Amino acid sequence: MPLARSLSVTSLSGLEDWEEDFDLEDAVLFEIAWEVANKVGGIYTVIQTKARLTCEEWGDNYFLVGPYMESSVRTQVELIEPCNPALRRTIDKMNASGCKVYFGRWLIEGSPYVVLIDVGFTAWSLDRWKSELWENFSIGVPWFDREANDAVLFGFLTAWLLGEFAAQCDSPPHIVAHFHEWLAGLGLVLCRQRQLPVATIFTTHATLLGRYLCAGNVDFYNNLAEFNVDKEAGDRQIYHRYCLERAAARCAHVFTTVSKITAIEAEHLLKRKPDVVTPNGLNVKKFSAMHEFQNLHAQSKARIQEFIRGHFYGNLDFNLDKSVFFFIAGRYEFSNKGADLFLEALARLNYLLRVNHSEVTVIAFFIMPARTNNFNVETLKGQAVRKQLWDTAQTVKERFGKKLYESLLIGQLPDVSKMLDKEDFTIIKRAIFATQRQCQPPICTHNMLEDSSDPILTCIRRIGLFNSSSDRVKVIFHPEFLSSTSPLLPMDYEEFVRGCHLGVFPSYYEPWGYTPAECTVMGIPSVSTNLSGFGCFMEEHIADPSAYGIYILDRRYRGVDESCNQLTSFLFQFCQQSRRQRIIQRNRTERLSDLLDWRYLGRYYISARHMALAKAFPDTYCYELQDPTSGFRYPRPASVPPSPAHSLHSSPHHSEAEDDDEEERYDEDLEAEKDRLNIRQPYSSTYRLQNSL
Ligand code: G6P
Ligand code: 1S3
Repeated sequence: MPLARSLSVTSLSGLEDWEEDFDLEDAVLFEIAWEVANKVGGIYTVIQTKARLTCEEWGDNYFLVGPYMESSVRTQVELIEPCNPALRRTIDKMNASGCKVYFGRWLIEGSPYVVLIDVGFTAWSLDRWKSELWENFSIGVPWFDREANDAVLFGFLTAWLLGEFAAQCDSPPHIVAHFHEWLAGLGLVLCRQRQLPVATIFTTHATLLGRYLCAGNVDFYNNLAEFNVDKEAGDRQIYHRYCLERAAARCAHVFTTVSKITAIEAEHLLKRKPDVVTPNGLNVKKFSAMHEFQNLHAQSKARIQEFIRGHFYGNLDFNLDKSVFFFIAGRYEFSNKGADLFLEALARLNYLLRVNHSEVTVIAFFIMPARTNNFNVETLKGQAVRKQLWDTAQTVKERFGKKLYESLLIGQLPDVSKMLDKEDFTIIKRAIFATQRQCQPPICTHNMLEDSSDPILTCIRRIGLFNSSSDRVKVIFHPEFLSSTSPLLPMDYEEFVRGCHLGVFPSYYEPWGYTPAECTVMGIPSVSTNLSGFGCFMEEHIADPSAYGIYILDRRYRGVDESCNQLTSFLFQFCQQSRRQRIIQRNRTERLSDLLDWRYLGRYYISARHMALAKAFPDTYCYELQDPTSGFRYPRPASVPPSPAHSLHSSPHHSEAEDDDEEERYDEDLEAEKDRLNIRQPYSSTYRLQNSL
């Protein structure tokens, strides 16, 4: 009998130094998801950003498995011959039996291998597989649910792939198969039913019932234990999907979810407590110059300001230099993503800024895709007018320059009163007249197909935020994801985020929430909630999150009105910061990036895989989990007040130089602390995988 190899993880949430004296050379990892090389939502980001790190760990033994989508493959995947002989035989055999399976390299960081299965090509097997599903598991999938039909095809095909691969290996392999979300879950269930030699992991990124119940205005978190899950799923006609999801969660050797809050949800709705919480990370880009991200902020902000100049032409009666840009972005789930609360808080903020005679103007962007009929004329006209004014200024400047040049040539000081002549004034006046406008600057940049029933527009009509001159809060709804090729706001999402001042994500249902995490790594402060995975994670790891520009709204223990007041006060407080305070805060926010890097968070995935190996192959591996409670915590900035907003009031005698010294000392302390706790070490040096015998 082989020796049992012990995989010892000293702490799941801590950052103790783990050593490595074991490698996984004879193991193979398959990661299976509907969003492999197929962008649908957040899971794509997880898989895509994590690939580099997983490739570093598993090398040629790592394969992502997803659906074959021709349009994505054409732009993202290089099709090649399979490198692994057993996998080549597997794919050849499947293709000879009426399947269409492709192999390639996904052209993202890490260039992982991908196995892509054309589920449509095997649709002829659907009825047979659905009967099998009914006979063996009593799960009946209705014909009209296309997504569930795809899930059945994908599930049977991935189980076929894994079974065939195991059969084609020369010696008994150690296979780990990590399945994401219910759409991929059936493959896992079949692996277990067929008793394949596969260590299985199932990760849920959101539960089906959770998403449906929250969208229906249910008091979700206070009733988690009370729901009759079968009835609720049946009432919403998702019982079959729910059964697939629950079966995968229950059958997996290791069950994981992306946050503690979703772990509680899963325990009640899927009836299994996750074994490991696997938070989502990002690939953090480090600049060689420390404050490069601040420069990028200034550059992107200037581009947003240009757009604003066009959008508000004729009504540009506010000081752009004293304007701050807030934004919300994501899937258009009005209340789940907290757009309702944000709008209500903006109305209250508008009132507060007005009564306090604030000079600050807030521009709030809503970037949420809805059904539209392209950009509207008024919005496009705004940018055209701005361009025309720019061209006019250039023409007059040229004429002016020419006259100045002429007078310099003859050695005379120019006669300033003659530098602009009648023609120049005519050009200028014509340009100014062109900026006259009979209507308010538009709220929405596009023609909405469901204008009268659209939730954001309906709410704006009720609260009366119409971009009038007296409003200190202006709203712009851009119902389409951003793109650098847009004729209106030619910026991609990353550039846009960098140019804003605050991301506002007051979600009610958010298992993780990539949007505030992305803000953080770009050094942009954000608002999230204690109902979002990200918010809870930051609360756990940072002593004073708001000091770092991480505002966490309480939506768990407060009523809607109270939460709205809290959000209003966060926003109002933010508006009171000086430029310098905002810069300090951005520096602090950016310092948190290490915490969200896959180099740190990847270890939770490693831990899940090792746990699964030990459960599936107990004769070969054993796993020891010690004290999972201790964790890294960013200390409160020691020498400076909790929030930069308070520094003016609480430390009136502080000079800017003193503040800077304190901030610098704090920087050094924090960096030393990160080094001590090994937060930046790659995963390979964080494991102790020891031979126990
Ligand atoms: C960055 C730039 C500064 C600029 C500032 C504007 O920090 O490096 O040069 O003044 O952004 O900050 P604000 O918060 O006013 O957009
Ligand atoms: C889900 O995507 P969503 O936006 O529908 O999965 C994401 C990745 O784990 C997660 O960040 C998000 O909160 C979930 O909701």
